[in-house]
Amino acid sequence: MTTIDEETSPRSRLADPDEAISFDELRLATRNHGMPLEMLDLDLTPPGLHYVLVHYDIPLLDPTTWRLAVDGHVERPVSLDLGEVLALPTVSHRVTLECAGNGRARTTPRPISQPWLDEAVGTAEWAGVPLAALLERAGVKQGAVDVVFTGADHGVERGVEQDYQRGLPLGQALSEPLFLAHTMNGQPLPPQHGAPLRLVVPGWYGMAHVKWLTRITVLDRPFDGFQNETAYRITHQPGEQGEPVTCIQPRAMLRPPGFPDFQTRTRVVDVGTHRLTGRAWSGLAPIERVEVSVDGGSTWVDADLGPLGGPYEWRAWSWSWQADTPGRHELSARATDAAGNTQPLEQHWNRQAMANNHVQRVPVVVRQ
Ligand SMILES: Nc1nc2c(c(=O)[nH]1)N[C@H]1C(S)=C(S)[C@@H](COP(=O)(O)O)O[C@H]1N2
Ligand SMILES: [Mo]
Repeated sequence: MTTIDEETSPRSRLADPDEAISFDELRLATRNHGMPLEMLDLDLTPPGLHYVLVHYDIPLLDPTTWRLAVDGHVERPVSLDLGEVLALPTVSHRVTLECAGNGRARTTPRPISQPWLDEAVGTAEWAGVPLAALLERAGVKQGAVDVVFTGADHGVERGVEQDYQRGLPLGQALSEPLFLAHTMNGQPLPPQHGAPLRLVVPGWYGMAHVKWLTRITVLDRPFDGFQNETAYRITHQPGEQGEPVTCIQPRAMLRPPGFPDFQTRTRVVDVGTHRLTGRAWSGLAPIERVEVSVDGGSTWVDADLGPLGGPYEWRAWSWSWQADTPGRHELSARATDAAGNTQPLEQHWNRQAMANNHVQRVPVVVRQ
């Protein structure tokens, strides 16, 4: 077997201080698109406008031959076809999904990876089968430790060839909110979102929600795969073990007001009153407060919160901006959740720019 060299699959690297976005990053950015921020107007993001993140290629799985295996440290290994999965009792939840790398391109120094700005987020109504019911059917044996979810996609990352795989501790895999989704906003999953079946881990950053699921394996030892042990970690030094990336940190997002310039996307509004709107979410606790700043983060005022919806979906907010002063302004919003977590004004830097929830900044020109 020929090994995959470093030119083909480079190691992780931080950009040099003045290094521009490269073709490699641009290629990732065109494959993995964000949600257009005007979709913050909608409770549910239409599939196709929901953000997409795919590490390797989108596998086109044949629903007539696809099967899901539940195996490993279990009493009765299970193998189901799609009809059998669809026939199982179903749960449905509105879940806000955000990529752990959201905001990465704005961090300094920036790690070379998918260069997200602000829009790696979306909310869908996902429906599917509770994971605990399937694990009970397979009969998890004494001594089980972790549960591994394997996708049908295959690639190489920093020299490590792999199927996309993520592990979860058994206790969490058995917890109530986790489910295997076959339906998104009332339709079968589209190819880019994991057809025919994906894991949904409400409240967690995107990487845990394994798409194109083919296998669920119970282990009697901790899982040490690449996406858990190397990729999704908060580290500050090369080679450091660091902490795993888990739940979504609070974030508020502003629907950019007025109309945009084509190239810079700077907003233009007329002098007068503008109802600013947006959404806020946290995987840690319900959203309790959203504040808005119209002066680049110097002063903050409380926004009005919309109703608290389901436990895993974003919450709407709004605030009336008296835009009396012509000229350039910078709008921001920041969220605080019921556990007291709030958004930092400046970045919390880490080597892979994970779980970065610094505030969004929207340049607006007020015209007479
Ligand atoms: N099999 C598989 N599952 C995956 C991924 C992947 O590349 N392969 N990407 C993960 C990451 S990093 C994110 S952010 C979410 C994105 O889900 P979405 O594209 O449906 O928004 O899927 C996760 N599940
Ligand atoms: Mo992600």
